[in-house]
Amino acid sequence: MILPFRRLQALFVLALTFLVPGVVAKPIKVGFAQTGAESAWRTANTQSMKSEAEKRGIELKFADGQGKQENQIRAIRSFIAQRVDAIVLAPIVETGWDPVLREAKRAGIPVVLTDRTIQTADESLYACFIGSDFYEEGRMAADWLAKKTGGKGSIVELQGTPGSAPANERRRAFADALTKHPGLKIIDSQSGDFRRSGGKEVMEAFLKKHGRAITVVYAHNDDMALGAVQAIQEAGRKPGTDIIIVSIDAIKEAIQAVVDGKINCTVECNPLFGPKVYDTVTRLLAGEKVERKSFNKDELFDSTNAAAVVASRQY
Ligand code: GYE
Repeated sequence: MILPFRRLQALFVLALTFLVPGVVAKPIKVGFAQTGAESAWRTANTQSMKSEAEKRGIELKFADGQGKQENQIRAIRSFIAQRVDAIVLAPIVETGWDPVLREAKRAGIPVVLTDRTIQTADESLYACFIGSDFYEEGRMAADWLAKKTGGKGSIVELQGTPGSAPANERRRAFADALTKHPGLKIIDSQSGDFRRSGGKEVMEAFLKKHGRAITVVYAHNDDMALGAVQAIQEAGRKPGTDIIIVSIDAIKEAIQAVVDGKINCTVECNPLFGPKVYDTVTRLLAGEKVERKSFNKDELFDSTNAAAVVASRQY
């Protein structure tokens, strides 16, 4: 196997440290192109990536994409120009990455996808993926709802960022699961962009349009669910009682809302995978084989188990 130049270089530095006493290895340089700061989940993910890099003495170049793919593409180009050892990308949307990933490949810099997946015809453009199974999360949410409601309800859906893997997969899985429950219907669906303000605004519009016909909110993340809670309260109704709310992420504030009876269920999507990402980067740079797709294990929280975990929740 012919190793790309960057990897050879990293191996050489590694070897030197052991062979020549007194020679200190250069720290690994990692560029991380983050989507932005749209949610509490995202803040926890950024924090995990930054604190773990610091703990391990990894030089992290962090770029906040501010919700725009073109910013993330620009960041990747700048990481290539700075000759980082590896690039970590949390792709805001699924499509449109091939050209810039080809540039990274040509430069011999491995790309680790985290959090969200991409669609590409050339799977060799990234080394591996680390994150959650969004389809499985949507399925868990729908199954829980079917049990809770006995298969009856009029649902409004708060979608995440259009074109993003979690919005696409959580929507698809939920819709697929509902085909088994003809009494559960999605009566409206719109994007709140994974933001609390977005969830509140869209929910206000839904309440105006559909009034008391709404019996369920399915939010693609907790920030939007918490925004919907506010909108429902301001409309003089009781979230969690008059309207059932099911959501995804399981941030501490949402688990607290489950304890308080304002959200009924939240499916976990764990953002604390900094350690797993750097373990993988280190192994890649040492020329080891890594798992192609690695999924975090996610749980579900409702009134039966939320109180037991809320105090120790880390995000
Ligand atoms: O659910 C949401 C965030 O991609 C899994 O993005 C992530 C999602 C998460 O903004 O809160």
